[in-house]
Amino acid sequence: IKHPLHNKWTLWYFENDKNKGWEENQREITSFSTVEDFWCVFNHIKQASDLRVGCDYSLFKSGIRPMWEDETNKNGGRWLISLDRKQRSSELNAFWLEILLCLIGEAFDDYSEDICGAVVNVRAKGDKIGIWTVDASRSKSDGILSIGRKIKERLGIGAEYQIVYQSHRDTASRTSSTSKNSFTL
Ligand code: M7G
Repeated sequence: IKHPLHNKWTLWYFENDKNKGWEENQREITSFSTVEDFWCVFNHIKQASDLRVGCDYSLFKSGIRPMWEDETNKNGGRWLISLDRKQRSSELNAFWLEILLCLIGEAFDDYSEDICGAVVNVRAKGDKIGIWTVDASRSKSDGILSIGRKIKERLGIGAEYQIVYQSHRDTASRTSSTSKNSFTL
């Protein structure tokens, strides 16, 4: 018998086809709900560092689409880990795997319910990993900060390395290339 996960998860792949809209370029790849099926999927797909520039993977709880517009994401936000170009060959794959294990292993104690999913963006200007949570409002700061501290602990990153939390509403409405950061750790 396989080992069941607490949640069922869906893997999405984004490839930037300029002839199509952003949403259309998000493709649902597969879903799984056991430890064994997670590893089967993970071992079968390309590592993040081998994706073409402009592509993403997203892993979300099944039923939540990896976009701001989804009912579960629309009031939410993300913890953002920005990598520099050199880190594609060093940290990117290890960080992404660790984040996947945090998600499927429900590593965020009392706040695992607040997790929607995670995204890795492979970009020429520097790769990014985002951990999306359900509610970006100030009243939820205990949970947001607890999740952020756990991310840093699990990735083994210290005070010299900042991660920032941004609401999707701010990210979506940004006019400059920098959006407002609600929290920094
Ligand atoms: P990105 O791929 O998150 O990061 O956003 P990047 O700027 O490093 O490439 C690029 C663009 O994709 C955004 O400016 C939006 O036009 C679009 N986009 C990204 N996300 C996450 C969404 C989303 O959730 N919904 C919609 N409609 N567009 C999005």
